Amino acid sequence: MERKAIFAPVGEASVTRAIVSEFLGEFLDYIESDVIVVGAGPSGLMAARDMAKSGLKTVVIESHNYLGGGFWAGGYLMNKVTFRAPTEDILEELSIPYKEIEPGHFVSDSPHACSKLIAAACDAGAKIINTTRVEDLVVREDAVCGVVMNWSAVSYMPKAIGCVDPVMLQSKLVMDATGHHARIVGHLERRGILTMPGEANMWVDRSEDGVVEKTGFVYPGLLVIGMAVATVYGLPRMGPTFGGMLLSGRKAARIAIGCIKDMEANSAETFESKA
Ligand code: 48H
Repeated sequence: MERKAIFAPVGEASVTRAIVSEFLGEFLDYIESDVIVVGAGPSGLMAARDMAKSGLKTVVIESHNYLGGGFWAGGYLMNKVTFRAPTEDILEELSIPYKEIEPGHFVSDSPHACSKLIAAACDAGAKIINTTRVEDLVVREDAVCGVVMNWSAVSYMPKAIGCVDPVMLQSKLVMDATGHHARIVGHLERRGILTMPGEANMWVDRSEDGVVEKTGFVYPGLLVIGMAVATVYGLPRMGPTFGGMLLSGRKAARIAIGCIKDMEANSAETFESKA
């Protein structure tokens, strides 16, 4: 009896060709972009979503295979995340279900909240490059204008065979959204350009306001956002409450959108004055 197939007839070569050609085509397109966000935790994803939604060409680079950073795990390996008002506006906007447990204090399932945020960033058009680690910055005329990156797997290879040179992506702006370690600002610190005091002890009430207030440029072309802000400015940590991360991402996106508009207006002016 003739076997009736359920799926369309597609061969092995077609599967490989689809993956390689799609990946490389998009990769080539994103070698130059408006903004590179390093780190796909809550702050980076929120910023990427808002920037992509406003039309900026946005790339997110994440060293892990999975996206979401500390947003999956909640606190104490219990998969719930909390938020303080006024973050419920963002939860509503992203259709993240939540429960008010006391006035101004909300709780959500972290897998649900995190997957909604990832989907929102992708739906808005942010391009994700995962399993890739940013290991340095491109700096020209005292301004950051790109990143140096390599497959994360290279850093796990034995030294004898792990000598693989990185590649570079260019962008108008870069965001350090790498969390507690502020890895990207760290590349300026190790060259003596600035010093980071490191995050201070836990103080929920103080920390999130401080992180949002200080979110912004730390060096020309480089913004610091999310938990990295606490490390760069010596602000207290806040534990597993995430409103500050989402509002920091949103603020960074607003700054980047304004800044790139100004850059475009200036270059149009220069072009007109030359014409
Ligand atoms: C590519 C990299 C690199 C690199 C790191 O830690 P995250 O979740 O960061 P935030 O700031 O969005 O959120 C912080 C929050 O999760 C948290 O830890 C809180 C609120 N803590 C409070 C407290 O008191 O403890 O995500 C950062 C992401 C991760 O996914 C890393 O893998 C990634 O950045 N990353 N990606 N190149 N060099 N370094």
